Amino acid sequence: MARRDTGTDDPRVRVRPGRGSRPRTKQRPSHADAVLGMVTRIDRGHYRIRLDDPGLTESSSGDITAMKARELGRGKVVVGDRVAVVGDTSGRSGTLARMVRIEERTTLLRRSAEDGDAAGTERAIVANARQLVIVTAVADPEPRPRMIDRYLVAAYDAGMEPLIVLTKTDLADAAPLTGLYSPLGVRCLATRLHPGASDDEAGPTETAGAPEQADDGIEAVRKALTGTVSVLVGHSGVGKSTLINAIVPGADRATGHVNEVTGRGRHTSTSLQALALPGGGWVIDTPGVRSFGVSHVGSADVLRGFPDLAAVAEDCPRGCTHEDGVVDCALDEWVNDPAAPNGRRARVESFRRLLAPSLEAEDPTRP
Ligand SMILES: Nc1nc2c(ncn2[C@@H]2O[C@H](COP(=O)(O)OP(=O)(O)OP(=O)(O)O)[C@@H](O)[C@H]2O)c(=O)[nH]1
Ligand SMILES: [Mg+2]
Ligand SMILES: [Zn+2]
Repeated sequence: MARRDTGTDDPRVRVRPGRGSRPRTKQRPSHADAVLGMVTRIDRGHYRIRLDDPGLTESSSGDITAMKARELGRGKVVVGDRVAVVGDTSGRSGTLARMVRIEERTTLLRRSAEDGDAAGTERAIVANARQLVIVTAVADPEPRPRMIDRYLVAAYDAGMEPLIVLTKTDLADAAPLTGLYSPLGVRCLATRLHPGASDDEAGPTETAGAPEQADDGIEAVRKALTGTVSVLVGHSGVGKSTLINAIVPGADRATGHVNEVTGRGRHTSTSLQALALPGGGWVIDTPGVRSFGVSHVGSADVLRGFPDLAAVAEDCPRGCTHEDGVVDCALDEWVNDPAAPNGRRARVESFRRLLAPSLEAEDPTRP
């Protein structure tokens, strides 16, 4: 940091005492009086934090606002981080507490930048979430399986459990997508919310797109989210905020229409926000993104997401990339075993599809 101008040449005048002369208080290093909470939102350097013990605040929610203490340095704090705060933790409007410590993270969702100056650098997005909910509309906007694949890779890398939620099944059939992901063993849930239903006197009607689904699917999603910490991710306009509004009373997240010409959402949600679930647990709404880079995830990390295939791959030649067509890959032998049960081929094909972006990042010269 640049030395501050003290407005005088007199060397005895200092704005702040230097390290050597700063009085040492016992409290500074240990912060015995610090209280713990979770970061629920970040807004231009102000961190919204829900304290574990709401009784410590004067607000009924237990929410306070804090800033990073200088001693935290450049360490990045993300939504979901568990932090220790000191100072004014009353939560009264206009007060700012000081965040002095980030607790060790159990998981960390990251993405890598794909273009521009930052290409290849990775960014932390959410800490301590256990479930990555990949929200995809079956139509409007059109689903892009490549994106789902990348999210799955990010989930395996972060140590998070993936869950696919297929929305807008009132508009099209979910079966082609559920079929694509069943070999991976990823759980898929389908929802159909009728955003205009309250204005519609006839009420919800059965459509030809999803005759097999009797309800709107929201109960199953609620069950999957309750009691754990989940992050909802996906393109803009797939219905992430609509889902959260259906599950968290009073969430009141803004939702936006999908552009009829471009088929794209309007990027309605602009910041991450963690919301407490009525039955316990947290759900984190995120802004829709156009792409999700996973070049920071190595192919070995992807393989770790497939314990059954990792065991087979132990018999591969050293340095095997496990791609389709490489010589002596043990996965091929495993698939071609005449006694093999059904489904092995589809699983290996799915694994190889997920491997592609990592292999590309590891060797950009490959054909
Ligand atoms: N037909 C239909 N429309 C839906 C459904 N769920 C959500 N929508 C509509 O899809 C549009 C986008 O929903 P949002 O919840 O704003 O989408 P989002 O994923 O939060 O978008 P961003 O915040 O931009 O990332 C809104 O017009 C919703 O009413 C559904 O199940 N069926
Ligand atoms: Mg949204
Ligand atoms: Zn191999």
